[in-house]
Amino acid sequence: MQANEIFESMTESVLDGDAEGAAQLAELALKAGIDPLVAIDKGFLPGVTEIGDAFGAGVAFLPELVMAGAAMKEAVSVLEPVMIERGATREQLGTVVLATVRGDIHDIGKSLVGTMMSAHGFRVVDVGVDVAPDLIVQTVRDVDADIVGLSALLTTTMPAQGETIGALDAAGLRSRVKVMIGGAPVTAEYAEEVGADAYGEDAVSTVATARRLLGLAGNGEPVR
Ligand code: B12
Repeated sequence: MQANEIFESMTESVLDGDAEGAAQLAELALKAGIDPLVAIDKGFLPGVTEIGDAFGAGVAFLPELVMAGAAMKEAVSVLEPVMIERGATREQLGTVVLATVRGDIHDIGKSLVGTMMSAHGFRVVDVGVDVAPDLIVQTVRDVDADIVGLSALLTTTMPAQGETIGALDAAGLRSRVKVMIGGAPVTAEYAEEVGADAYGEDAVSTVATARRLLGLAGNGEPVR
């Protein structure tokens, strides 16, 4: 199979909610020497984007969204160890606490950000989904985090990013930790509005942004 055919089949597997097929295609891509991130971007992401748009337009329904999400997750779990291995490094650039904010259970994007950050030398503490501000504050304190990354995929949960920043402030931690926010509906303007230090558009640019926030040299290329 040519790379383009693999990408098309990947998109189809997500649209069909075929988790097993998605995982097999992820393995096939690795064997064919396709970069895991390229497989995600060109193969699987177009599938979730299409189903998300169809859901938004009322022509796809929740079970399809659930199955597409599960297929994407399965594929990412095959690609993830390779992404981490490729960026493998002993150097510790800093500790990042990641969470999807209260009320929101979307975790694919946040986990991808975590994978890329681990691969590039950050210690990642992923607190999970639907995380209340207090737990994020507590974790930042417990692990002495340098950066907090907050994900929100719903317009209704974006305000919880701002609330979490407020909770960090109230706990006296805001000046000690940098805050990055992201998620499909989030913008750089919104990040500024709620007092975040940066907005991360995707997992790759987030690494470079995190380095910049910590005053580290380099452009986010894997450290070897
Ligand atoms: C898969 C999916 C689901 C799955 C999630 C599975 C999972 N384990 O995550 C399930 C089925 C559970 C789900 C549920 C719901 N969903 Co949903 N879902 C999606 C879908 C199709 C894809 C999301 C995704 O994984 N994208 C792929 C990842 C890789 O991209 P990403 O998340 O954007 O992340 C990238 C960047 O944004 C960024 N990023 C993300 N997080 C962070 C964090 C930081 C710190 C940084 C720096 C960067 C960053 O980097 C990531 C990697 O490049 C989107 C559509 C879409 N186009 O976004 C709808 C979508 C987000 N869902 C939507 C809705 C409405 C819901 C439900 C409310 C449906 C319902 N009626 O129950 C529930 C909400 C449940 C809840 N309380 O959270 C709407 C939101 C609309 C809105 N205006 O708010 C969308 C946009 C679909 C639509 N068009 O209507 N969903």
